Amino acid sequence: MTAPFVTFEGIEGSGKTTQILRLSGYLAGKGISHRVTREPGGTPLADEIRSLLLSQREEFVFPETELLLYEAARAQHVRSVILPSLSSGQAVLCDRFYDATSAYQGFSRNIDAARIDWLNDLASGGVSPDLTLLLDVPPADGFARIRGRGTRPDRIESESVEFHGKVREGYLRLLERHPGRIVRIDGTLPADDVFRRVRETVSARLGW
Ligand code: Z5A
Repeated sequence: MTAPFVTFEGIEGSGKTTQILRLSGYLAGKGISHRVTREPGGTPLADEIRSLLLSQREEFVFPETELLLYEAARAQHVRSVILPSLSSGQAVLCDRFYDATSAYQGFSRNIDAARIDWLNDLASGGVSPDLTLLLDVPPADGFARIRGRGTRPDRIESESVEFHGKVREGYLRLLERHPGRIVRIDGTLPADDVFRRVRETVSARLGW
């Protein structure tokens, strides 16, 4: 039996990083062995692909190119980090996984869902999250939080509010498609309240 695989999803600024770090601290306090990672990234090669994907560039990046780069990073990450951790009994908390590809490259960039499913399956080697926490916030709220950080927006953050609105819609459609795996949490609540719901959910679903 492998350890639990938990993913966090949501539009930018939805609070994934904040909540994943809180959950990690909570699990550490309970002595539960786990590892925190993110996509795209998690290995040196996948981190290089991340830089390619997120950096601003003059050359137009075609949706198919973007899709294949995300999947390439995932194939490397799953095989060198996620699978070995899960098989050794270490739980994995991952900031984004293949639902992000369905929401961003599928719903927002309009690439056919069946092709995305096929590529997600290939890249993930059949590994599927046991639980996905969807932190749901309207794009305007996510944008306001990101602006508050005062950093220069990356290539995907620079997309329009409409683009991010479609991403959110995509996530809500995925929730309908996978009601047993994906749990929606209202990400507009104060961070303490969001974390209380995260804790209640992992306790009910995974016994943590
Ligand atoms: N992408 C893709 O297109 N396809 C794929 O297959 C994958 C990814 C895997 C990765 O960027 C980009 O790649 C991402 C999707 C795309 N692009 N976008 N947009 P990333 O990893 O750098 O960015 P991100 O995943 O969007 O994360 P983020 O912008 O850092 O947001 P976050 O992690 O969800 O939020 P946070 O850092 O926890 O919080 C943001 C701010 O809000 C921060 O100042 C917090 O203190 C504050 N915050 C957090 N929670 C709250 C609450 N509850 N209330 C008020 N303020 C809060």
